[in-house]
Amino acid sequence: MCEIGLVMRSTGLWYDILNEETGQHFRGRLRGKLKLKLKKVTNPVAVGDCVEYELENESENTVAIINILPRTNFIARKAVQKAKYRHIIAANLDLAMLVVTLAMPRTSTGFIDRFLVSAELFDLPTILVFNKLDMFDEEALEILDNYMAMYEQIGYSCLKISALKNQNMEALEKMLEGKKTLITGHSGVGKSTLLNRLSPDLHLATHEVSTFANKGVHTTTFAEMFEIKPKTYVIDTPGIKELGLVDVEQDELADYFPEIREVAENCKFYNCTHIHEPHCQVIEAVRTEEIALSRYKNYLSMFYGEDNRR
Ligand SMILES: Nc1nc2c(ncn2[C@@H]2O[C@H](COP(=O)(O)OP(=O)(O)OP(=O)(O)O)[C@@H](O)[C@H]2O)c(=O)[nH]1
Ligand SMILES: [Mg+2]
Ligand SMILES: [Zn+2]
Repeated sequence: MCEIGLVMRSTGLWYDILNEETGQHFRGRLRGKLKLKLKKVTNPVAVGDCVEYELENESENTVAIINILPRTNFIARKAVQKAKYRHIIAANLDLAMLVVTLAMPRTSTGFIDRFLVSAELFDLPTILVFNKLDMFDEEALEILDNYMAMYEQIGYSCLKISALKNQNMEALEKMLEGKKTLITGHSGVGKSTLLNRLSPDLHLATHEVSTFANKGVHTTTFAEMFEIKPKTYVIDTPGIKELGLVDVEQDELADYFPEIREVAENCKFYNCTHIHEPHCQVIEAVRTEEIALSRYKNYLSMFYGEDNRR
């Protein structure tokens, strides 16, 4: 008989599968015929997928995945080695949470905006979590509040927290309740610290900022989903640097900046790139500071294909 399970983790050929109704965990692999149907992706099954499975070996708790249920959404990046392939990071997400820090390490707005473009592209609601609040003096707090105001104004919820000192963590917990949330951000921003705080049983390893010698190296670890409370899941994603690399055509890029999209309707030319055209409402809005200069600059650098992933 076939049952439905949730993919919690992938380790290459094998997948960890949770039957949400019974709470049972299994190890599953794809049945041969299924593999052939799935093209141009490096991983046919992703964390967050709902799959139909059949018990294979009861004593070893192994199952065969016989079908993947349609996804409500997914988020993908380019495959590392095969240019025309995509790697699906996770599927069926309710929310993405980008954890950022203004220092130790600093997350640039270039990286934030690139992630937000990806999230818009995949139709994924996103919240920005500014961590390490305990390290801020008054001056830094003011800068932080300005950043938050900038992103809130264009529709992204923001939260400032300290995972280490347990500040504002209840508010964060509320935002995640009953959802499947992708947690992402640069190495060292405190994702594991935060997850341990939400669910002390996880015991995730954390490490000192000074030991991140390999910031630029692709990590081969896999995304993993945790149930932090009944029906509340978070997905921890290592190696997220590549996530910024989405293929957005130049002429579509403005669509993924909500505030640019909004005023661009009134540009004189329907194919306005908002760079040099006369009577461009976007340029005008940047001039009057209705559109933040840093957002516009990041639009330009993405338009010209510059690498601002850091
Ligand atoms: N001061 C301060 N330090 C923090 C906070 N949260 C995390 N840290 C520290 O930042 C360092 C990195 O934290 P991790 O939780 O390992 O970071 P991570 O995002 O999981 O990093 P990767 O697993 O490499 O992606 C550790 O030394 C943490 O103790 C915070 O709120 N305040
Ligand atoms: Mg970590
Ligand atoms: Zn324009």
